[in-house]
Amino acid sequence: MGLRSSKNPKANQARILLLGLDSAGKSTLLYKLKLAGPIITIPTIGFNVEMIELERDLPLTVWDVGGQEKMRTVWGCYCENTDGLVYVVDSSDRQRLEDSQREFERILKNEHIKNVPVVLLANKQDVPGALTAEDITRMFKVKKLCSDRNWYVQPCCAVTGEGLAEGFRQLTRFVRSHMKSRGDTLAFFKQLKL
Ligand SMILES: Nc1nc2c(ncn2[C@@H]2O[C@H](COP(=O)(O)OP(=O)(O)OP(=O)(O)O)[C@@H](O)[C@H]2O)c(=O)[nH]1
Ligand SMILES: [Mg+2]
Repeated sequence: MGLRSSKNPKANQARILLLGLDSAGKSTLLYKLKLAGPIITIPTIGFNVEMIELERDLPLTVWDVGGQEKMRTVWGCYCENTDGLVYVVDSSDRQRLEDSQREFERILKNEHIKNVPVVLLANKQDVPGALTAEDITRMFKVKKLCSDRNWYVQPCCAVTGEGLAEGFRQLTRFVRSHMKSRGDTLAFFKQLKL
């Protein structure tokens, strides 16, 4: 990815990739964060992109890519230049947890998002019988798969908005330190060349 200097207008922006199986609640949570009111979504064919400004010093450009089976094959095309990954899980959909875990494991192998911080959103906590964030952490093998990066698992409900701001604030903290350490590394190598 390109060097972001303070003269670069994109220096204080982060690109966030929002993934998860179809119906996990990605578009619902994106527009809940953006618009606050009640949201009615239709399945995303392609992607939605919105700017979310939770912290004024680091606005997030969030790419919400459709999660249907055909769309999952192109998730990798959206990984370049990504500063943070939010992976959304329908915690009440026990039948598809394995599918979701498999897709999570697969996308983490993409070289463009190596070391990029991850927040897993354990969504639909309002549904009776939904798995907890601890269950999701264990079943998704997050500790093992994300041992090379910062990660966090946040329980949430996209319909009410509960937990969303917390999850994205945590992500922003991770992304800030990731961008800083990457900038420090680039500056170090630049200095070596002089
Ligand atoms: N009960 C409940 N329903 C939710 C929640 N979040 C989303 N939904 C519902 O789940 C359905 C799918 O939500 P979407 O946001 O469209 O799902 P998506 O992940 O964007 O799906 P694709 O665009 O197909 O990838 C909608 O009917 C939402 O209202 C939640 O936290 N609780
Ligand atoms: Mg959608």
